[in-house]
Amino acid sequence: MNKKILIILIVLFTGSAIFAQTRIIECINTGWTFHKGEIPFAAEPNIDEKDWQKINIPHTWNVDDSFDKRGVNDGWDIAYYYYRGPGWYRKWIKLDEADSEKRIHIYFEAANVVSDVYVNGKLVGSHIGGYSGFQFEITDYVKFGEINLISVRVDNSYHYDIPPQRADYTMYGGIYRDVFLIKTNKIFINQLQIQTLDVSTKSAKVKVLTSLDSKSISENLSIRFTLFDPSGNALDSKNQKISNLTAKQTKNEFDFTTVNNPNLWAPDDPTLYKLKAELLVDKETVDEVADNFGFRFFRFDADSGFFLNGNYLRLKGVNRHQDRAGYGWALSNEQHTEDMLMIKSMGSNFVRMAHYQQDEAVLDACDSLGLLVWEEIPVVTSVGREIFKNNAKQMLYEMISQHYNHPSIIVWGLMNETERSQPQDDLHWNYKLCFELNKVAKELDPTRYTTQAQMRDLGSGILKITDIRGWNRYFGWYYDTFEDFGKFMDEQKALDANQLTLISEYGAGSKLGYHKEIPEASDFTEEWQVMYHKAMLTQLEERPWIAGACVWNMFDFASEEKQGNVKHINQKGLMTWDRQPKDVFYLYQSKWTEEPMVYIVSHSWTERSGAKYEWKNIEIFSNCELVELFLNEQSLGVKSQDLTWRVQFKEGVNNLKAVGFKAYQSVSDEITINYKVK
Ligand code: GCB
Repeated sequence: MNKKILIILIVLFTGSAIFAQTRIIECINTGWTFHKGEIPFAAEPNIDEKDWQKINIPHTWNVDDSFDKRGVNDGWDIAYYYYRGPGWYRKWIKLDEADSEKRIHIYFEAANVVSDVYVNGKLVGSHIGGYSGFQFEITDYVKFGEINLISVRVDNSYHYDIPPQRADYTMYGGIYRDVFLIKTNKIFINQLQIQTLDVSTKSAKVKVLTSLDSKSISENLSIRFTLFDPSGNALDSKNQKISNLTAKQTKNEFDFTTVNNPNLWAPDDPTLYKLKAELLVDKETVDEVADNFGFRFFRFDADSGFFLNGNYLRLKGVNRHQDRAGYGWALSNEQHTEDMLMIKSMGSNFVRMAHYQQDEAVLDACDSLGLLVWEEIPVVTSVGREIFKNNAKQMLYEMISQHYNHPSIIVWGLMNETERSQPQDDLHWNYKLCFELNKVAKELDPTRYTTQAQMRDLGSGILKITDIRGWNRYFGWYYDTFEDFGKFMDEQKALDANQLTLISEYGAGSKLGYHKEIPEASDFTEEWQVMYHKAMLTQLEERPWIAGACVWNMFDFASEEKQGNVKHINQKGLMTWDRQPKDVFYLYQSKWTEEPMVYIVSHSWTERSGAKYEWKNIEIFSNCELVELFLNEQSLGVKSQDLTWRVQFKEGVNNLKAVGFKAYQSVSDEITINYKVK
């Protein structure tokens, strides 16, 4: 749920008198009907809905598609084998006579890809793009004191002019994020942007940008800003006069206040402040919005990486796609938050929201858990021409204006792997697009860095446009050897010593429970995946000028074209599609967390076989100072490094127990191995 909305709902349910006069926000996720495909007169009130499916939002129509019509990988064609086309949604809403004093709006957190919104059969507006929020005023379309019909046509068809044209992930169709009905007064606050300037450990300035939306000329207008500290105490409050409102939309900038000795926001102490804005006409409050924000300062350095609040911080990152087994993209806010908690629990401090703007709940979780964020727009794989460019710019505008206040965000991403072996003309458009997007990002938000993720440099100069270069490289998975990663990165550094560098993607696939004693290259065993990540972690550590890296991917995700040993799934997750950790998850946890942990490799390989008395290697992932391994209650010795033991299992049931010791604490892990003598 949108944070501003949540805050206002809390005010409503705690019974504030002010609220009744300001805005009312109602989540209208329940009680919709749905029809997959085109249907005549679907927006008209007088049609028979009895064959329509009863659904609640979040919803997608692709959860049950099998993707299986095509047996082999056809590569990058534009023929999709899951349903990509229109779907219709309808919902009836009662508006009271008393609401006629209000302005009525409908807000969609996202619907993929193109949405046409109708009220009582009339088209109110359309929105292009599957990942940003959009709002329409419907006051002139509704009847007060009556039941009104909202109908929405959503279409996830391929479209050359709409990013992304093609990408390695399933583009679920539908209204897959929350929907709200918002009732405001004739004048209301449209936007609240909180800027933190000149932030240091000693002080920080708060500047506020607001935009007001008014139906009529208003006099005696003012905005009261109140700043709350992390414990909820009001720190400062000021009334700012607004010169008489003459236009429908009025933007204002206010130098609000200076905070001394601010509590800085950081991954291990994600302190949030709150700013409330009340709009007053003749001293009467007519609207109220509030948002969280944080004080922090950061910089990237070409030689020594990333610094947050003056301190070096290695960016330990993962990428995140927004789908889950059984749900597609239609996740609840709790599920989004759960994902961020899993990322945090692995010790990560950085998330790349690939390849698109994500749910408000995701960003809220990153703010409050202390996860730094790279967020991007869905320009993936290929680019179009003028109309495509304008759509991409609009998406960038929406992402930055909707997510500006989140302190977790440090980098805006503009494109992913668009520098391919295209014809010259495409490269030219690619360059032009990147250049213009970068300009838009800098105008809207000069406080954050811009970046792009590319797999190669074809010499077009595109990599020099953004502040940071992000590299997507899969050495030892798709091509070459693990060690070629380091060589490639050193070559890049030698070509341009001043580049700011992030690794936007690296990864290897596996299937949970698929194991081999002697793995082979890219065989989808958990062993090969672990070997790959160990090699990458070492090479990354050796290069402090790489500010950080993001594993591709935190979770397995649906991708129609992928054909590993789990069909239609991109298996590079550290966790499965239904969020079960693979061995490699614990490898990262042992490297990235402080809290003592110990994990016996592997919990998903407990049915084992071999010759009688055959020696097997058992590895432990742990961040402890000492680890002791027991087989059937017999100690096999204590180790402080190279945590691999040679073990001989007896036929039948064997108990393995590992105990780790760290700073006077001990932790343990246990598994049962069923051993068959061959
Ligand atoms: C990439 C893409 C990403 C793919 C990934 C892969 O470079 O940016 O969308 O899913 O490779 O797994 O091949």
